Parts: sequence; C-alpha cells; structure tokens
Amino acid sequence: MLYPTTTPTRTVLDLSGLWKFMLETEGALIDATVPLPTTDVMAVPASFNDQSAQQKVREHVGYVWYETTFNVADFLRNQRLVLRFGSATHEAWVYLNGQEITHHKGGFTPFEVAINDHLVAGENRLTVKLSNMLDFSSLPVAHYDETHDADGKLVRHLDENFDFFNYAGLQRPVKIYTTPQSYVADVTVVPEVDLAQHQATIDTRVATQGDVDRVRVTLLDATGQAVATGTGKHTQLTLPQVHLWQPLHAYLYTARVEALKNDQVVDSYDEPFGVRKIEVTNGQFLFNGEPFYFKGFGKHEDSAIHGRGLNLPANVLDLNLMKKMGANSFRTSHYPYSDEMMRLCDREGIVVIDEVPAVGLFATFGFDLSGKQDNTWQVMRTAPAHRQAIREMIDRDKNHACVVMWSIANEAANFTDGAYEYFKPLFDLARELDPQNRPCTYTSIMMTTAKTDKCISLVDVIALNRYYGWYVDTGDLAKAETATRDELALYQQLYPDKPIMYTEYGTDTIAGVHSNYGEPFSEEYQEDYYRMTSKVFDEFDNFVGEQLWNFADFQTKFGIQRVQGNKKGIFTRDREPKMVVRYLSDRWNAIPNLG
Ligand code: BDP
Repeated sequence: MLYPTTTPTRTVLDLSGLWKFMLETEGALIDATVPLPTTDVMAVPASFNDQSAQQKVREHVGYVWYETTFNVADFLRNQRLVLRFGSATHEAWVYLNGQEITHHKGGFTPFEVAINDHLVAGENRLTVKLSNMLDFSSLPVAHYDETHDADGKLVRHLDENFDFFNYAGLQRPVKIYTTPQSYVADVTVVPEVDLAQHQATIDTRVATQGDVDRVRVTLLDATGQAVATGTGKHTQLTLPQVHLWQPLHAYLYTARVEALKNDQVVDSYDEPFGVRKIEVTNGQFLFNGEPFYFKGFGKHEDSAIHGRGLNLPANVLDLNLMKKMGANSFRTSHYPYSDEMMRLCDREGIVVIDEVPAVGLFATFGFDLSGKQDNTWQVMRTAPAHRQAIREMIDRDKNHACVVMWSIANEAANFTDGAYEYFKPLFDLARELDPQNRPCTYTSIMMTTAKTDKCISLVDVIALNRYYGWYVDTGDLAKAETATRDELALYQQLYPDKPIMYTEYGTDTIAGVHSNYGEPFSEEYQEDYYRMTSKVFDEFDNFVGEQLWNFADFQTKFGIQRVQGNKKGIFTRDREPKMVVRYLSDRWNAIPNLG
C-alpha cells in the first residue's frame, strides 16, 4: 500500500483536527444517518483516552463514535478520491453521509476506500464507529467478558494480556488523497547488491489500474539526479557506484514511477528506497557484508496526552536521543508503528525490527516460571487475525530500508504443545510475502528456555526477553549474572549457527529514587544492572545485539507492580534521562555499528 503524497498528478487532503466524539452507551444506539448528537470534541490524530478528563471516557470499554465534515474542491471531483486511515484502533465501521462504506479490524495498520460514489455536493459527513474491544480472536489478546449491574445494564470487562495501556481511537492521520482514474496502485522495490562491484540491481514491480499502456521507472539519487531509467511493469535497473544505506548513515534513492498512456504521463508516484544487503549466516547478522551489532531499544508509541497517537516531535526527539547515545536500532514493540515513524527511520538510518501486534498469546497473563504446559494453543483463536496482521504489515512496510527483520510475535507460549503448529504457517507466510526475504524472529519469554522452546527452528535470530535481576533473582545481581551467562552459554552451545540477541531486559526505576545500597527501583540499581548485563554480553561471540526495555516510561493498565505505568524506561515518559543514560551512551558510542 502506497503512502499518500502529493505528486504532479496527486494531492492529499488532511482531515486532522477536531472531530466530534461520543461514547456509545448501552440502550442509546447511535444512528449514523443523522449528525452525531454531541458537541464534544477530540483531536485527531491521538488516542481519545487522555483528552477527556473523565474516568468513564478514559476507561471506556466498548464503542465510541467520531465525526467530521469536509468539502472537496470541485476541480478535484473528477479524480479518484481515496479515504485513508493510518490506523483505527481496534475495529472501525466507516460511514460517509450516513452510509457504511468500509469496515476494518486490526488497530495498527492502514486501510483505505474509494469514496467518489458516496460523495455529495457541498459538505460531506464522515462518521466512524470504533471498538476498543479485544479478545482471544484479536491481536493483541485480552480476556473479555460481560456482566450486568444491579439495574440489569451490560458491563463490559477487558483484561489485557499485555503490559501497555489499551489506548484507542483515531491515533494516526486520516487523509483523502487523489489519483487520476488510471493510476499506479503499488510499487515493490527490491535492491540486489553486489558488494564486491559496488553496484546494485534495482528490481521494481509496478501494479497499475485503468488505461495504462506503459510504465516508466526512473531512479533518482539523493540530490534528485536521474541515474537510471527503464520501462516496463517489471524493470531491473543497474546502479553503478551505488551509495549504500548504512546504519546511522542513510542514503535514500527515489524510484519515480510513471504510468503512461500514449506517451503522456497519467500518474506519477515517488517511492523512496535504500540499497542494503541483509544476511544471517554463521551466527552473525550481516549488514552490507559486515557483522552488525544492534544497540537500542524496545519502545512504545506512548506520550503524555497523545497516548498512542502520532506525535511527530516525540518521534524526532526519540531518534535524536538514540543517535546521541550511539544507539542504532529499535523494535516496534508490540505493533507496527506509524507510516511517519517508518519513513523517519529510513531517513535517519535507524534500523528497525518490525513487529506485528501478536502480544498476549498466552492462556494466562503473568510470570509462571515453573514451565508447566498450558492450553494456550487450544484456546487461542488468533490465527486469522495473525495472518492478516502479517499481510498488512509486510504490504505496508516491504520497501522500507530501515526494516531488517520481522518479529512474528512477542512472548508467546512457545514452550507448550501446539506452538510449532501455530507458528510454522505464519513464518512460512511472512517469508512468502516479503519480496526482500528479510530474516524473521519472535521474542521469547523467560518461561521458554533453550531446551523447551518448540519454535527455535523457525527463527533466523534468537531474540530473548530476559529479566534476571528483576522478576527473577530480584535485587541479586550476582545470581542474575550467573543465570544470564549460563543461559546464553546454553543457547550458544545448542544453536551455534544462530545469532542471539536480547530484545528486552531492564528494571523498573523511579526517576529521582536513589539508594546507597543499590536497591531495586533506584537509579543506582538500574545502572548496576546494565553494567552487569553488558559484561556478560561481551563474553559471547554469537551475541549480535542489545535492545533494552524500555526507551521511556510508558502507561499501562493498573497493577500492583505499576506506578502510573511501567517505569523501565531509561528516559522518563517526558524524555528526561535517568542516571543510566550516561553509562549506556559511553558504552554504545564505543561499540561500532559494523565490524
Ligand atoms: C515483557 C513484555 C513487555 C513488558 C515487560 C515488563 O514483553 O511488554 O512491558 O515484560 O514486564 O514481558 O516490563
């Protein structure tokens, strides 16, 4: 799916701004054929939860409604007009002038619908009904049930199987974009690099719709100079003396794709791309032929007031803080991030592990290290949603240079019977869909060990989420060090050809809490913990990266282990550094990205 941009043949209308908003309460069903009966407003894009100052809105489980009105200039009405939602969390029914025009489930990927046939002259009314409900058939996964209060009123309960606040709403931009009636529908760019010759072949496949008799592809360098051109829906163009996209040294080319009819350009679209080669071999993660070391974070799309809503200044600051620290990467834990963040990472040379919202694939949520089997794979009904999420993520992100690996799940019950049978078709699907054949992984929870994990054969890189010194051996860094070392040694011994990385490790740390005794929750403990883990990591040859948990403190559901959220950030929620940032900056700035 193409990101909407303005080109010589296209334009974009942004519907961001203030929309009407209301909760749907039981017994007061809302009729989309008349204007929404409210004067309350919500800013879009943003989560609705933290904008209302009302507990019943913030914690609402069920349906909410949004509405806006817009006009389309007369001179655009002969164009194909497409309404595109960057996301709608988690399920949306979209009405234009009272008529349902599309429905989408899955809260973290875009969807779109052509609207020409539904437009009226003058003002148009766009209404969206959203559900923030989740269950054992959705991603993410939550326990859902219904009860009735004393008056017989339905009460919905959602108990998230995951550790982040269930923010919802129109969290990403809503846009209308135009294309001509004959248009470029999709572009797939696959760079094949010959590192020895410093050249690349750029394989471009273009899908078109309508009356198009030829496709022209022109490759532009970063200064906008044309460096290669060819025609055909499938072209292979050579870039001699290619500029590689390297970690923290991005170089972006543009594939200018033109659909032609009788030698006239009918549609034109610019797709940015980077040229780089990713290989996993002999226990190494190779980036352009050199061993790459991941330094960085698990993150969240999470900031004050916006909730999970697009916050461009926060995105820019986050990447700048990463670069300042010598970090080079993050994982989109635990869902695909906005188009805007992915495009920014392409520009900034930040390396991304792209994760589907497959979090909470556990019959029970919580830490039980006894390793006993549970019935997760008998009770989960997530496979269709999981396939759809993989499809939509790869469809959206396939051309991004920043994406170097797909994460097919975070912390599933991979040690219980049925896990392999569940995951095997999903890994096959991801590998079949990705035109760039990127490596695939999942992040493994502590209950899954080197000996009990039933799915390791599926992954290219072993990605571990580990909390020795926090949930296990709490406060005892000597024991945690031994456990960390012993486990990595076992993985390396059993899987000598697979690179291993940590995709989560950390300690809750309340900014400003200090301790002469290095106690848990203090900034001293967090620093001591990271010094300990670093020491152990450096002992292992197959160890290809450290992505700590978490970049910043973030909001979660209530819980006795959560003080206004998860405090494992090395930055506070408003991006002030905790003490450990200096230590990690020194460490990471001294570790080369490559080599
Ligand atoms: C892991 C999860 C992550 C949590 C983290 C924690 O992957 O979402 O926030 O632990 O407990 O289990 O801090």
